[in-house]
Amino acid sequence: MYSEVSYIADINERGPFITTILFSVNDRLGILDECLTAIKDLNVSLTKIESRPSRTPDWDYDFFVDFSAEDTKQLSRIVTALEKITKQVKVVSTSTTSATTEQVPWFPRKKSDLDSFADKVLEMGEELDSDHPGAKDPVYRARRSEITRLAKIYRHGQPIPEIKYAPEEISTWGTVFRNLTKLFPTHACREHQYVFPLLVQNCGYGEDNIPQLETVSKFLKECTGFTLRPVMGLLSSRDFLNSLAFRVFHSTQYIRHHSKPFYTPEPDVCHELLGHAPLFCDPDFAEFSQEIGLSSLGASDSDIEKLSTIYWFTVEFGLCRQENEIRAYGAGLLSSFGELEYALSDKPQKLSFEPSKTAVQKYIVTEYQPIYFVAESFKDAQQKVREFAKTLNRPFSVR
Ligand code: HBI
Ligand code: NLE
Ligand code: FE
Repeated sequence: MYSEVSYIADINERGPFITTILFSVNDRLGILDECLTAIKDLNVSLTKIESRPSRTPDWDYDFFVDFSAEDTKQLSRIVTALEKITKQVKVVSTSTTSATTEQVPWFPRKKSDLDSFADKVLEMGEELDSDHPGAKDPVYRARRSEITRLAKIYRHGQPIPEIKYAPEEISTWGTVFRNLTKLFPTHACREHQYVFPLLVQNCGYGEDNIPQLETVSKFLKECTGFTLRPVMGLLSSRDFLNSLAFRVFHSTQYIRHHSKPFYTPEPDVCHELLGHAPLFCDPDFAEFSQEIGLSSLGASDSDIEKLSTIYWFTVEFGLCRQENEIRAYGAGLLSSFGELEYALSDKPQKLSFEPSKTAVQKYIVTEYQPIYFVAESFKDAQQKVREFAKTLNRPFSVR
């Protein structure tokens, strides 16, 4: 259902257009030469020509030719000229020139295209920053490489490899799990609280067990069509957001360093499974996330920057109003028992979520946030982001 994205170029009246036309001729000596001469006489140069036998029973031939037409008038003159000497002429496609289309950054069209992101991680995958709590722990580093290597060679369609977590890893998870589940009833949004027991029942969530991504991915797929795919570490914002258009969420599989269970600046398996996974089970939230993803396909660098800031202050660090209280729905809060408590205290600043303002707010990625944005509801945030997305300029639309 979500596996392919098509895009439609807006065709302007004025060219130049890269045009492909098809004409069919009855096979006789010199006919192709006549057709090409007709085109040449109109001062149009071809960029490509292909032929194939027609599907008609009359030994006809089809020719496909590409050329660049200056405007729609020139295009119709070519069609008229060819109609006089051929059996039929069809304009197969016309698009704005490569000068315009080259400005559209590449984007994935189907889920398997996401394979090309596998080894394009920015940081914190195999190599750890020197201030990372695990940087000087060789055992931790070796374990991280082992897990990230599996993500690097993972390809679309394969089952996500099972990780046999060591007792120390399960104990770190246990600490995170215990502390968070104490806070959820008073700090997490209603949607998170509704889904969490289902994950305990169906996916092996518990203090003594780190659930496998594969199990959770299958469960999410049944709920909302979202699937997980393993990733080595941080992807570029563009790659990361683009995959949401396909309801694919990139998840790390390694765990944070045991010395700092309450907060890590990077995503880890606690963050993905305790923070993100529960909300991707919610249909409204899943749709909201996918819409951000769709807006990011082929977007300009500055629009990607805005969309990733919106993503940051919603999906990662969003707060929302529920029954006269403020609750957390951002995964970065729902996976950090340190920041979750802080976010709902009166220490940070809380502003209302307004995409045009939120999109340009600066933020830090390695400490508790000084500012959060409060949404009225997922539906309301979605409506506002949808309106905002319409103001971004892209020379095409996607569906
Ligand atoms: N990559 N693997 C991964 N996980 C994230 O949560 C993530 C990312 N890259 C960028 C990013 N998040 C955000 O900071 C936004 O810019 C999209
Ligand atoms: N700070 C979060 C945590 O400790 O779980 C992770 C945030 C990832 C963006
Ligand atoms: Fe995240």
